[in-house]
Amino acid sequence: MKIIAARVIVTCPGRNFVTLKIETDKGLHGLGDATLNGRELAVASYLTDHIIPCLVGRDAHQIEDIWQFLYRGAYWRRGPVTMCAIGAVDTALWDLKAKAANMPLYQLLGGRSRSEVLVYGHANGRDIEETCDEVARYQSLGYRAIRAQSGVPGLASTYGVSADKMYYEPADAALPTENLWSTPKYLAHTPKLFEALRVRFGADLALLHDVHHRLTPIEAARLGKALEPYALFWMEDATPAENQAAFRLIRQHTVTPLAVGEVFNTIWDCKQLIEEQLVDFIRTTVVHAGGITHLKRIADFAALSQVRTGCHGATDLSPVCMGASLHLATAQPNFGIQEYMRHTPETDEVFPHAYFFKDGALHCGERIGHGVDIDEKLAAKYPYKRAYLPVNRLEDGTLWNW
Ligand code: EZ4
Ligand code: CO
Repeated sequence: MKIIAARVIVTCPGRNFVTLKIETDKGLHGLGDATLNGRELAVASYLTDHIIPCLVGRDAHQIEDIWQFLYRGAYWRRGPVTMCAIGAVDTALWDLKAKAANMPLYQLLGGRSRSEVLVYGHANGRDIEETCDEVARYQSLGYRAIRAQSGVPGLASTYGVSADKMYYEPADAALPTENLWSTPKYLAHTPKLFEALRVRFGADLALLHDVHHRLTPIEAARLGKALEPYALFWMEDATPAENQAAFRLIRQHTVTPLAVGEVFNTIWDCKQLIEEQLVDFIRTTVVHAGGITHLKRIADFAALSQVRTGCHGATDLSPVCMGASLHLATAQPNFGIQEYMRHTPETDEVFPHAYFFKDGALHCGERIGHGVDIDEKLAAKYPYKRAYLPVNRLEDGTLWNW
């Protein structure tokens, strides 16, 4: 099956998405997500200017060889732009192989290991009461696992809290919005949120929380300890993880389960975290970590340390990424949970897909390939719109982690 053409489709049905479409001489096409939030056009150029010329004429079945060619062959290894581009190619090739085999992708990844893919939704509110009400609403929608984020008294805004509750979209402006952050205010408030949630919802509901890289290791250790009575499913991105050894300190102090890795792009970013069992869930995704091939390599390596997957699934990961992720989750023995922030109806229309939500879980569906397509005519009606994630400053002006 020869690759005869490939092109990049950029569309903004409410938010920007970059999609790679690969066409073959068998009349089949494959799709891969290449969206890097806030840096979209860098990946589009990497694909169009540097990768596509190398793809045309190759055998689309040689997924591993093409992966190695793009990774080793670039000389410059790793990094989010490179790995997103490689991820898009890899996802499109797996889509093609499964279509050529006339099978849903999960069959090629080892077949079905579970009947459904447990997801968690995002509840958020301006204060504790509003957040509790949102958690109740998510429960009524069928969710069995819910992430809770609340506004912090004394802070005008914070990560994870939005006016439009169903569609939180942090990349909200043509230039980065500046937010103010106070760790003491956050640390004083957050245990109260989870105390209130346990009082109202009891012990059974799976509750998650995203710290979004804002604490130092010792502060993260303190929060993890303070949250222990409320038995979280996980505490996410407690501290930045460029220094993987930082998690040793958190681990020494708390049994609150830890999740990390949505910004990672290769197995090297999590090697020590996994080997030393410093985390419980690895959040790396199909799009940002080199596609199905590399994410499966990370997940299999994680299984050795009883680390489970908990893939990132925010709105900036396109339906193409979600479809691919759900097929891997259906087959992977050490799947843990999948994040699920619904896309807007406009996005769902541009990307018709076989996956569906039922009773707090997603199902990848039985369509051949990864089951996600793109309506190019419709996509063309939504031109690219520059958008950035916010930045964070401490109250004295110091630039901090957003
Ligand atoms: O901030 O996807 O767990 N989810 C998250 C997301 C990320 C965005 C960044 O592009 O942390 O909301
Ligand atoms: Co996160």
